Amino acid sequence: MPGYTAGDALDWHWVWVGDFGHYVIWDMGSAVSGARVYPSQNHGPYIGGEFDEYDVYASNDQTTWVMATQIALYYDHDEAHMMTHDGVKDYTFSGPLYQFVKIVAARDSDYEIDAVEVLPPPAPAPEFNMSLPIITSIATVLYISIRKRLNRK
Ligand SMILES: [Ca+2]
Ligand SMILES: [Ca+2]
Repeated sequence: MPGYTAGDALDWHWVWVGDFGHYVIWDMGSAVSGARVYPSQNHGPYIGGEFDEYDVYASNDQTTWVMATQIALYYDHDEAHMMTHDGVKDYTFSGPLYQFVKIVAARDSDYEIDAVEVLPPPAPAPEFNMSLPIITSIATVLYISIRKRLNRK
């Protein structure tokens, strides 16, 4: 991203645009299924404010753009005490793969973004552990049989 290298890596340097409709395009290197965006909130309000100043689009030809869907927001601290790099937002392209990501100042006139990365694959779903229910059932049966024996005495 010549001229906007501040947006290439998570390093406390951010790209900034100064008016509605202004944008920066990231080349992800190959077609990907989504993007992880690291906004830099330099002041509050955060949720609905500095976190949400922009819209994210995807394209393969940089002519036709489709809007990406935000699927997650992660942040540290409580909403009233956030710091500059406390948040990250995940976006999906809802199936198709795209190489270019365009982030447009849409909801506020300026945004600050430290980095855009390829959306990591979802974590595998945890396998249901059968041992705990079985142990609980055995313990319950033992408890009931001990109570019955004690009651007989
Ligand atoms: Ca801003
Ligand atoms: Ca950066």
